[in-house]
Amino acid sequence: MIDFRGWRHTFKLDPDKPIDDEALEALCESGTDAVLVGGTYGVTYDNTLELMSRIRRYAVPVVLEISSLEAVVPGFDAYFVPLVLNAGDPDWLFAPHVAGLRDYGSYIHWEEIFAEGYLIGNPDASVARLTKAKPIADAEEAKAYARVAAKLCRLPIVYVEYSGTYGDPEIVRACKAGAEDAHLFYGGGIRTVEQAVEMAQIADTVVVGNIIYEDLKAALATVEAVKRPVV
Ligand code: 1GP
Repeated sequence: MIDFRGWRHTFKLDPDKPIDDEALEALCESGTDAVLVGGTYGVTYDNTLELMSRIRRYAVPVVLEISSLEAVVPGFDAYFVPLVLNAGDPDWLFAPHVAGLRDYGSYIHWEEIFAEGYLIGNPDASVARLTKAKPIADAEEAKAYARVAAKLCRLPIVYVEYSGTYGDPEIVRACKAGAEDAHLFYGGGIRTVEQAVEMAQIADTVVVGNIIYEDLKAALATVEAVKRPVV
C-alpha cells in the first residue's frame, strides 16, 4: 500500500498529452515521490492504460486521480477520488461517485482509494469551468473549506488546485491551517524552483504539471529543490 504522507514532490501527467519515452524516463527516475495521472478533458480508458503501462516500467509509485468513470483503469498503486468542495454544480460533489459505486462498488479494493477534498482556486482552469467552481472569498473561507474536508468529513487529503496559474500562498497557508491532520497537496502553475520551494514550505506535497510539457528541464529542477534537506 502506498503512503502518500511521506511525499514532498509529485509530477502530474495528463493521458491526453503526448510525452516521449526519454522525457518519461527522466521524470520517473528523477527522484520524485510519485507520479499522478489525471486530466480534465480527453482522458480515456485507452490513453490512461497506455500511460500507466509506460510508467510501470519504473519503480516510482503511480496513482490515478479519477476524473472520468470511463477511464478507471485497474493496476495503479492507488486511486485519488476528488470531491470538489467549491463546486457550483452540486453534481460534482457526489453524482459521479454514486454512479461509479453503483456499477463497480463490489470490485473496489478500498485500501487503494483515497478521497481528496478538492478546492479549486483558479476560476479560469478547465476544471473550474467544468464544475462551475465558486470563487474562494478569502483566506478565512479557504480555511473553512479545508476544515469541512478534514474535520467534518474526515477526508485524508485536501488538494488545493490552481491548475494553470500560480496560487496565492496566503490561501494555501490558510488551507494548511484548516487541514490539520489531513495531508495537503498543492498544485498549480509551478514553473520555477523558487515557486516549488515556496509552496513546499506550506503544503505537504507539491504537484508539478503543465511545465513538464513546456520546459522539461525546469520541471525536473523542482524535484531536487523540494526534496533537498533544509540546512
Ligand atoms: C494540475 O495541480 C496540477 O492538476 C498541477 O498544475 O499543471 O498548473 O502545474 P499545473
